[in-house]
Amino acid sequence: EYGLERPQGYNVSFHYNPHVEYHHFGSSHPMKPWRLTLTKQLVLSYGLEYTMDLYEPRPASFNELAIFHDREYLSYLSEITPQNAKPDDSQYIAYGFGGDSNDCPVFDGLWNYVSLYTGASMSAAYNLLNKQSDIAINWSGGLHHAKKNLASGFCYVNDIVIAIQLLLTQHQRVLYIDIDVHHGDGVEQAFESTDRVFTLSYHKYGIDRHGWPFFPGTGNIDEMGPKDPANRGKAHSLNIPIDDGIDDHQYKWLFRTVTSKVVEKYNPQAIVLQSGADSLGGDRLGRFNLNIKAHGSCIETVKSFGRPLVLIGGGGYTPRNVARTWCHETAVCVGATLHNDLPTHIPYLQAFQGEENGDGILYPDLHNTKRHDNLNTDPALHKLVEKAMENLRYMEG
Ligand code: VJV
Ligand code: CA
Ligand code: ZN
Repeated sequence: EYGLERPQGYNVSFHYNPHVEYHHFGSSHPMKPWRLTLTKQLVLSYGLEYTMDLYEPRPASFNELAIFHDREYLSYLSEITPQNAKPDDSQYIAYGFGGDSNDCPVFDGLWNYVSLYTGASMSAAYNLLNKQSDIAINWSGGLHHAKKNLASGFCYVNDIVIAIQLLLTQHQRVLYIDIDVHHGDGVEQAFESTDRVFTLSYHKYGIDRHGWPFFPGTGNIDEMGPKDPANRGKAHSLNIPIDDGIDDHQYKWLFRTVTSKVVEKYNPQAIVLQSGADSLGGDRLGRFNLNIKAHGSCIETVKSFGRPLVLIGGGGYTPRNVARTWCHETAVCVGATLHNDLPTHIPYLQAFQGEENGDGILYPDLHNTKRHDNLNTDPALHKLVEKAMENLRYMEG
């Protein structure tokens, strides 16, 4: 009835605790957990819940978060509230809550929020370990900037690092891929001293006309992990710095060329893919010009490698397009094709109505929002790929 066809027999699971939706970073903060409400409504309205196993995971415990994070940091995080926070306190500043940007505000239910999204990533990882799923999805996770004792860039707990740690109990080599428009610095740093995790991030990199680096300011092509040959993590990171305005054709080619080579060389036993939707055209914080299907083609490419896959969310600051993208990518996982006309019985339909290019449809032309000129030339991208291939030669086979 909704154009659902499933030619490929992949077992897909969807890990989601709806309580995560009710948390607010603050009224004008770009990170809006209710984008997950929209995502879930779209997924349900296309009937995709009948094509997957649905899980409502319990929140992660303190001890589970301590798989990666320092206990002192977690104690502070579990106790802080908007009422008892002291912005001049040395711990408040040291743990990343200070600063004038207010990237990581202290809000009501913060501890519950981090436990919920991390519980869902853990649940997804366990499903791969139990062989219950070939692909396990958690759109509420993907908070890739959090460090073991530091909140950074809207991220307080690094659910990705914890999920990878679980996968490492059974898998010798895990590949982490990150298509969020920001550099996946927290995951890269967490595994910089091991050869059992390879991290690959595609992101905007550069300095704007006011002299500010694009957040977090790391991830140039020559940052490939420790260069010391004694370090087991030598050359086990690959960063692909991209300039403003990259288009569908360029990004698809870049992603497929580089990622295939990494998979061929590293031969991972499991893959974790962070699918941040802030790399879409028209994103409030992003700089790229991608359409939903180009973003989704990265998921198709990764799926085609046929390895156990954890697929997680991340950034994404234009909520209706985040929901469209993650609904499309859920369909890609189960092998379904979706109608462009949105089902008319969805709650929140008005969120997808009245747009110039996207009125009532799943696949608006986001490239047409033309907010960023394309500064990426084809020759520059070819040079970038050449350098990436050179970097890969430093990795011991
Ligand atoms: O760029 C920054 C840090 C500063 C911002 C500028 N001030 C003046 C200095 C500090 C350097 N932070 C970024 C963080 C982006 C995090 C992305 C997270 C993810 O997608 O990778 C994964 C989930 C940044 N960009 C934009 C903002 N912060 C921003 C933060 C706000 C805001 C508007 C923009 C916080 C609160 C409010 N508005 C109300
Ligand atoms: Ca990235
Ligand atoms: Zn991001």
